[in-house]
Amino acid sequence: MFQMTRLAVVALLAAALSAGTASAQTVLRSSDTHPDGYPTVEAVKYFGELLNERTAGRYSVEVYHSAQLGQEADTIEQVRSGVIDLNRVSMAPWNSLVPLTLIPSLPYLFRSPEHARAVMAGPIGDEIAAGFEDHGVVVLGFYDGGARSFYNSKKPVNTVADLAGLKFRVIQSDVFVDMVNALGASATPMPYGEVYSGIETGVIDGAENNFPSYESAQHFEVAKYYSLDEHTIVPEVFVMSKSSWDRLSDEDKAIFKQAARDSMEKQWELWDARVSESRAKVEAAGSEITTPEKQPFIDAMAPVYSKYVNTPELQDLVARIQATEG
Ligand code: GTR
Repeated sequence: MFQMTRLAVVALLAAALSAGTASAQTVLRSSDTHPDGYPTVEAVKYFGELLNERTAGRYSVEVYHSAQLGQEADTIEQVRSGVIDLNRVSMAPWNSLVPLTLIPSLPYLFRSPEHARAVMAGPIGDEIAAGFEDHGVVVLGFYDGGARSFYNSKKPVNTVADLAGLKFRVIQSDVFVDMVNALGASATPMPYGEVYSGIETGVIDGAENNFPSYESAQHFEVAKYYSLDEHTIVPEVFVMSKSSWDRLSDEDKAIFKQAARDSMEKQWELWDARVSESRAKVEAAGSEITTPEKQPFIDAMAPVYSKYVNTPELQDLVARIQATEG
C-alpha cells in the first residue's frame, strides 16, 4: 500500500511538473511575408532566442514566414486584433492609419541606409512609434528596409522620361501612388504576393523594391531591368499586439524591448550581407542594372512633399530628420 502511494505521488509530481512547464511556456506567433533565411525573418527568430534565454524558457517565438498567415494588409489586422502576437511588416502599409509613418516613407528623405538607421533607432523613431499605440500595437523596434528602386520587364530606365508609360505595382500607400505619378509613370497598388504573376502576365510592367526582395521573390526572372534610382528607404517595423503586450509584467516588457533592440543590430549585419549577395545573384542571372542621375528624380518629388509635409509640425519633423547625422 505504502509502495503504491509513493508511486502515485511520483506520478502526480511528474504530471504536475510537466503541466507546469507547459503552461509557463508561451509560444508567440509572428508573421513575415519573406521566406525563411531573409534578414527580417532571421532577426525575429534571433529575438525569440534571446527572449527564451532571458526569460528562462517562459517565452519563445514561432515565425510564420513566406506569408503563411496572409498578405501584409491581412496580417496587420490580425496583429491589431490580437489573433497573432507579433508581426514584421513594412512601415508603408501603416500610412493611412498612423499619420507620422508617412514621413519616413517619403522619397529621397533619408540620405543613406545608415542615415535611416540612425534616425529610427533614436528619439525620432520613438516619436513615430508612439503613434502606433492607438491602433492596437506596440512597436518593439525598426529594421532596415534598404533602398527601393524601380524594375521592369520592358526597357532600361536611365532618366525620369524613360519611366513614362510604364505601369508599376506599388505598396498599398498613397505616398507611393503619388510618387510614381509625379514621375510620369502609372501606379497600381497590389499585394506583394501578386507581383510576380502580375509582371509575367503583363498586368503591370514592373514594381519597385530593394535587392533582397527583388531577388528572393524571384521578380528578377520576369523583370530584368533594374534602375538604381533608390527613391525610398522605408523602415521595416516589428510590432506586438497591444493585448499580448498588456499581459506582460513590467520586467518582461523591459526584456522584450531589449531583445528587440539587440535583434535590430543583428538585422543590420544580416541586411548588409544579403544586399550584396542578392545583387550578385540577380546580376549572374542576367539582370541589367542602370544607375540614373538622381537629381531629376529628387526634383520631381516637390509636389509629393507639398502634399504630405503640410503642417509646421511635419515640416519640423522633416527638418529634424535631415539634421540627424548618419
Ligand atoms: C519589402 C518589405 C515587405 C513588403 C514588400 C512589398 O521590401 O520588406 O515587408 O512590404 O517590400 O513591397 O510589399
